Amino acid sequence: MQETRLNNKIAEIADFIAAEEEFLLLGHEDADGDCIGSLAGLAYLLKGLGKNPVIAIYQPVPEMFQLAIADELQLLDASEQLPEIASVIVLDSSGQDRLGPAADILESRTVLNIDHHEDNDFFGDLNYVRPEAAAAGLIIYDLAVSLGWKINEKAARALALAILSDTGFFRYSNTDTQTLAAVQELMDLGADIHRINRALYGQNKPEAMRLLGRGLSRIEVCGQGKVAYFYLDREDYRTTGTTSRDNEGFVNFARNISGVEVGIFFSEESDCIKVSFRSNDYLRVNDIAASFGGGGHPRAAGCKVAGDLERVINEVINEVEKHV
Ligand SMILES: [Mn+2]
Repeated sequence: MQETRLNNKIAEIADFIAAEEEFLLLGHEDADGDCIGSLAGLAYLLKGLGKNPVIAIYQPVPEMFQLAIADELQLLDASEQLPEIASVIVLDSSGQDRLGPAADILESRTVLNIDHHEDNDFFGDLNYVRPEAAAAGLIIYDLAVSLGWKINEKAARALALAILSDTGFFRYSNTDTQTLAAVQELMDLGADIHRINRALYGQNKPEAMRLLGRGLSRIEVCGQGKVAYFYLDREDYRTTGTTSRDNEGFVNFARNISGVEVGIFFSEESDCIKVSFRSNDYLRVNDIAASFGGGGHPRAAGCKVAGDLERVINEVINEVEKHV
């Protein structure tokens, strides 16, 4: 039986932040819009408090999330040697294993873990985990409101990007009145959600669309019509001049087929098969992903599986068909 894990009180988080000047902010590998938006949003808020935040992430910030980033932010490559900053804040990451090699630095530092994954393992010295929050960005927004931190226009834009990204622009089941109210407030503070919409969904590269076309031409439906899946292999990426960074959102095309409960997308990477799951109404895809060593949210999850593409597809589909 799992021990009960308790969050720190907001006052303790406020004390932790008040006591330090410098903060190292870390996000997970393959940073998504919520990760980048909440890191950037928190960094602007900390700067507003006169603090000195430094953000470390792995890949360059994708074009679609660039609007969250202004020149004043200090961005480091998390795969390089990181500065000796004693206080670390980790966002949107269910466990240290999501942090890649940067996880190694945590032991010698004081770590505040802020997240919304229900499988978060409370790896921080301080923990603030709210699975009911649609996005890590929403937790940062709530903290700012609770603690009376001033949210400037840049922070508003970054936090709106985070929330809109993790709710699929209010289309996913995690959209609730809190997310709507927060984004309304962030719009009043200067976030332009039309611009965010264009950034997230209106910048498709032609080669990425050709890649998608190859995948969609292979859609298979099984499990009495409740499971839909497709794959992309290395040859697809090579032929279209793309990489797996160009497949953002593809899994939704499988999930959005009429009558389908779960959509699955397989991507052949250089060292593994990356599997993305999205479900509609009832299937807890985080549990299925966890049985293959991954994790995520009940309606959006993923895992990386070693092995041959065809074998991985068969194993995963067999497992999913047992649950629909
Ligand atoms: Mn998130």
